[in-house]
Amino acid sequence: MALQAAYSLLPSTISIQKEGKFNASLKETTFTGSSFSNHLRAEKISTLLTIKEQRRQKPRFSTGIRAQTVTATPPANEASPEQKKTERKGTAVITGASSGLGLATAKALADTGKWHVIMACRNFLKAEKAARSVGMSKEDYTVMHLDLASLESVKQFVENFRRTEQPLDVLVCNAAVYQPTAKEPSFTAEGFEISVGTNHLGHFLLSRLLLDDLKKSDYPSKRMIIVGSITGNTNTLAGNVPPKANLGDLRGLASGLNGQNSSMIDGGEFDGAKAYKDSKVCNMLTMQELHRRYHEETGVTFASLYPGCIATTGLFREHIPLFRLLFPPFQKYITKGYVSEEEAGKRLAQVVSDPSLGKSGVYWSWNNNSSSFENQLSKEASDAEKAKKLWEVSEKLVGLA
Ligand code: NDP
Ligand code: PMR
Repeated sequence: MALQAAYSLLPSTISIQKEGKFNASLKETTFTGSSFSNHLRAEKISTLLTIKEQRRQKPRFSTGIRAQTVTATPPANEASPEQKKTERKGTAVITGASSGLGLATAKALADTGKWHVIMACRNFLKAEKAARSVGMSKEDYTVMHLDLASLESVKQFVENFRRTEQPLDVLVCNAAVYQPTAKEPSFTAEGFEISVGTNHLGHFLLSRLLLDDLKKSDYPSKRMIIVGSITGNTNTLAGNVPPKANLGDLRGLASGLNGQNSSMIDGGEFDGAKAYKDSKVCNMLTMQELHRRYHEETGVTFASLYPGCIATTGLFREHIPLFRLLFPPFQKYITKGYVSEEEAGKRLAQVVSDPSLGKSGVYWSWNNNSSSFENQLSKEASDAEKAKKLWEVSEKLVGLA
């Protein structure tokens, strides 16, 4: 019944996809074993690091056994460099932390007592109220103004952040807009279609500028995370619900995405839902291109994720009321893809700080028992040529080239 109603919300062009696609989508929620092997890998690495560290310590006693005892509990004034590094709180910038996933992640990180969160938000008062409403303590967060729909605002944010002289240890590009019912495109301050302009171009500039700050961090694990989604991946059932993501040859983006030629990346007719899904493909391609260009040189971990279907967030605020009513039960009881904001926040917080999720270039997902695994991106969302082209065109649009 709910399914029927949800189907009825779709455009008449919808064709429900084949078995094969459904199986592919199950990958998102089925245990693949890779998270288990990740844990093993991480454990192995941390054991190796401990052994290496122990070897570095000067042996004080002639027997290996005694030396090991000393290493296990170093005197307070002889902490290892790693221990010294982790003494301070980490600083994480989260865009769009005034609601939904961003807020839940900020809260999850603050609750550990190990993170200070910079909530980078377009609505200062809303963010401040949101932080208080979830019980975050004053000393665990700072709200700073950032409007991703304005490149000037992005630059201003970076300047303001630098003025605080805080280190940057993790950047989370989370904010997004979704305009499924818009008949006409709307535009950012610089005149880009708003979904791609905000979700991709605003974050593209922000991440490029803040990469320098991340490089300077002495935190043991520096990370940059760009939130992706299942709906941008056409190797899943969700990604095959029309309109499907498709960047084509990027001709619309290359011609400015300003509505004069086209406001869609592929140069086609405006479609708000497609523009959002295209923007998520851009987010996932950008993460991989950052990984290819900068991971080795900087040691920064680049990652993306699909946190699950958080059907209750403000993302659907512009959808029709019937959709907002039926979408949560549809996801809870039919697709079983639903996750609460709290659970999704914990997942993203893992990508921020869990040592076992430290691998770079990965698109993380979780199965139904909430264990993480490295997921496969669709053909388009993992196309290295397209990622390079997207990078070059985006650089021009945001004024970096
Ligand atoms: P919300 O609408 O709750 O959160 C989006 C956040 O982005 C809000 O804080 C919003 O600010 C902010 N934002 C929007 N435009 C701008 C802008 N121009 N400048 C700065 N901030 C802006 O949605 P979600 O929490 O669901 O979305 C968070 C992320 O999760 C997105 O990247 C989305 O694509 C992704 N995602 C969501 C899924 C879901 O099922 N909900 C599934 C998969 C991925 P304000 O509060 O002022 O409106
Ligand atoms: Mg989907 C396993 C099946 C699955 C999952 C995990 C999602 C997630 N969706 C699934 C299936 C279906 N959806 C099916 C079979 C339909 C047809 C009835 C369907 C429809 C649908 C609509 C109309 N779904 C949607 C919409 C939206 O407007 C949402 C969207 O595309 O936002 C961009 C959406 C979503 N479905 C999801 C997720 C996670 C979303 C939203 C958010 C996102 O990608 O950020």
